[in-house]
Amino acid sequence: MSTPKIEIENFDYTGLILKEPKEKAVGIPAIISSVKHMAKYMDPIDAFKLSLKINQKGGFDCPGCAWPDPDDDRSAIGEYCENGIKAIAEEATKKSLTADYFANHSVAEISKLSDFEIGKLGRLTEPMILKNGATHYEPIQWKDAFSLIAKELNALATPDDAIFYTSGRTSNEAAYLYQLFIRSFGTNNLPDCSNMCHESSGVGLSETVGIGKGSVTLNDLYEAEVIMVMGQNPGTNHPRMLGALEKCKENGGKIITVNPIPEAGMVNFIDPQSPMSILKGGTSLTDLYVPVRLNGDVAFLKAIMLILLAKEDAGENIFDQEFITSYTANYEALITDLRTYTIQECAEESGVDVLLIKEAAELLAYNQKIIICWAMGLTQHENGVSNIQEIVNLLLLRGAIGKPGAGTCPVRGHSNVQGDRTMGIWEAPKPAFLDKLDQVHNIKSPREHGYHVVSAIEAMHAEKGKVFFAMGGNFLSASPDTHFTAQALQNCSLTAHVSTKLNRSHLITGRQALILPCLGRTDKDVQADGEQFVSCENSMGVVQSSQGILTPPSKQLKSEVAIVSEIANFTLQNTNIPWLNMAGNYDKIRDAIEQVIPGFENYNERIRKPAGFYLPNGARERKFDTENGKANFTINTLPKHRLAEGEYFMMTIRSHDQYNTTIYGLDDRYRGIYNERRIIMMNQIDIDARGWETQQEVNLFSAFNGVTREARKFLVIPYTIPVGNVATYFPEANPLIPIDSYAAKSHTPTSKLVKITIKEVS
Ligand SMILES: Nc1nc2c(c(=O)[nH]1)N[C@H]1C(S)=C(S)[C@@H](COP(=O)(O)OP(=O)(O)OC[C@H]3O[C@@H](n4cnc5c(=O)[nH]c(N)nc54)[C@H](O)[C@@H]3O)O[C@H]1N2
Ligand SMILES: Nc1nc2c(c(=O)[nH]1)N[C@H]1C(S)=C(S)[C@@H](COP(=O)(O)OP(=O)(O)OC[C@H]3O[C@@H](n4cnc5c(=O)[nH]c(N)nc54)[C@H](O)[C@@H]3O)O[C@H]1N2
Ligand SMILES: [Mo]
Repeated sequence: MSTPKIEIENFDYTGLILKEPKEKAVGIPAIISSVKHMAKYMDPIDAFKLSLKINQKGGFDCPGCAWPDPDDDRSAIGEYCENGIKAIAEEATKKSLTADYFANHSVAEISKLSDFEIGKLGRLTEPMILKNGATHYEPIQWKDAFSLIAKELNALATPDDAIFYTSGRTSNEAAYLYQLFIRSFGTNNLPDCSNMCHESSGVGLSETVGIGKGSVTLNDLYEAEVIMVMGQNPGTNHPRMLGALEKCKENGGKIITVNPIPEAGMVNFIDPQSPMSILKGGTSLTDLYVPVRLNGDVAFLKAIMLILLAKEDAGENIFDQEFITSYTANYEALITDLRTYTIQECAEESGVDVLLIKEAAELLAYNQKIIICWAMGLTQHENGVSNIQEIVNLLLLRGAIGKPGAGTCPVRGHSNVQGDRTMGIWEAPKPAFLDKLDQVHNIKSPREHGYHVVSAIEAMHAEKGKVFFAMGGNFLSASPDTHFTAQALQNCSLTAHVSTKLNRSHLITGRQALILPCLGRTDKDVQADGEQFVSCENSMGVVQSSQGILTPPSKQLKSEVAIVSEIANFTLQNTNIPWLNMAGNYDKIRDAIEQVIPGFENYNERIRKPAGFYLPNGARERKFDTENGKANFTINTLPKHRLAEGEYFMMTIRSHDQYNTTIYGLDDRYRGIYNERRIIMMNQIDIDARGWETQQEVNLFSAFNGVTREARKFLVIPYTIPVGNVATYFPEANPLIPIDSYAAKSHTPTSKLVKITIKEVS
């Protein structure tokens, strides 16, 4: 494998400072931190205007995460959180990145900056092109950019040589128009960030309960008697979820946290929106902390089910037999399979003490309203789909789905990643969706499935994918196997990115590259028929409007909708779809969505209601839309992991100061790690065994299917993490994640389980 010549990693240390990990999350320090952040990067008047509008009815949808907003009672000062503020400040920054900067700095020079420094360059302001063989980006007129894209697309031997990526901030309206264009052009090559994120949840849930989304609402969380939070760090990634967990506790609920590391937010939480909570010093959220070993979740869940089965055998009515008989299939097979394992063996594989598992099992046996929440700690594994299906098994046994206070809660990442999928951003669309799309728009969509993220990278690497177009995101840095992905992108004839901010994907490019700067969530969007709003779907299937209020950083920016419509107009001959007309008034796009996608009846009317509307959700009503019409128990094998001497399992996680590949700052405040991202967290026992000290400098290696990958220069720090497990930050450690290591069925890269070896730098 050849390594690209352009630098793709910045190797300089920034000066590690270690402190004790925090036990408390949010509270006053979080308010101070967010105010400082806004003050540093934003115009004060803009900051004030925005703070009143975040996640308000009639305001804009915070571009941070997909956590839902309360249906009625919203905080007067905005449903904000520290990390939402950082996401907004990052977008609404007063700094602009102009053509001058590109004229004065070559791509090679900009590549030397760290991701943190690149992010601080400011908002992109005009379309730019990197011509074949050029060293610098230069300005290009919009119409010339569109015509170049059209020319490249139409020169392809087949539409399947083009790849169209989507990140999850894209609105429903832009996503719908985008997929309509791509399918009119003739391909289903629609990889998206979901492929690297909750795809395992989508696949796991669809097969078992007939819908790839969670079943609970916010009110269910308030009402639950037990919430088990698995593989998730909400204190950093979904801070507003902590408020919901606190409400659950106030109502007498119990919380079990299953995580290899004790994450701050789950231990003690102070709600910044509640003066009482600040005075009382907060709530300890977790009642039972289960320090599972990396990928020990199937084992842990099986151990729980075996304990419940023993109680059932002993004549206690633990399983909801009435629910099981009326609504499920495959129960006997599950029980027969469970009996082939022992509690002891499962406990050992999970790395958790049997007594602790028994405590968790008691809570799950004697409470009726159970919710299980999860995120990347469960999905980004080879057995990511099994992880989710084992959760479903447990919930089904207890009849804990489709009733108040109970159900599945995959906590989504990007603010509209769920909506994008609803709009048809999917490489494997259902025939019924395509039939309707074809009928309404009088097109002929291709039926063959397209590339997901992993197969898209492989295709470009093999020079089969030739034009790469991205609607948002940072494909290079977010994808696994950074050097392999870099080569893949460099093989393309054109890479084009619709973006708000510069990122590394603009620096590792095809032979020609385009930067197409767009409006962000917080910007005013004025089209032919006047000011427009867009809509987004949150983690719980609520569709709401979102309208920016700030003057965009440059007159040259276009909305994502406008960009798509112009590309379609330039590219497609004989198209009967009124692209530009639809882009002039987003109501027209919503009218089309209403005709094609179930659940959007009277879209334009209902989206104007203050709190939006709920999409239909079969699992919520015990209507399981599976092939047999039942909720299905599944049989999942018990993973058995063995490490040889000197091997470790590595997870790649987010720090408190980043949004995926956007690095807001260099601190991970809750974990006590300051001013450095090139670190590796290890158990003190593992550090001692190697005879190392804190801050030992090391290089990391992963060997998989005969290829060895490396990532150099990391500093060892001791951390509370199971022996044999280590943690690094995403995206610094992405070069170690093998392109061919992904989840069965969902193809999600195994970002939470990479076998590595560690060598000291002498
Ligand atoms: N501020 C901020 N907010 C964000 C994001 C961000 O980067 N910054 N990203 C957004 C996106 S796209 C997403 S998908 C979400 C991500 O939200 P999270 O999934 O919370 O993010 P990660 O940092 O990947 O954390 C994974 C958690 O799973 C645990 N874990 C890892 N492996 C295992 C395992 O095998 N078993 C168990 N039980 N636990 C495990 C880790 O210790 C960690 O606590 O957040 C969204 N919100
Ligand atoms: N090792 C490892 N890798 C991972 C993960 C992990 O946990 N570990 N997590 C995975 C997950 S869960 C995800 S979701 C992916 C994320 O993958 P992506 O979604 O591709 O990455 P982001 O970093 O969120 O994208 C940031 C860029 O989006 C652009 N942007 C921001 N707002 C807008 C907007 O409104 N419109 C447009 N057009 N552009 C915008 C900006 O230019 C910014 O630089 O990464 C995955 N990669
Ligand atoms: Mo994600």
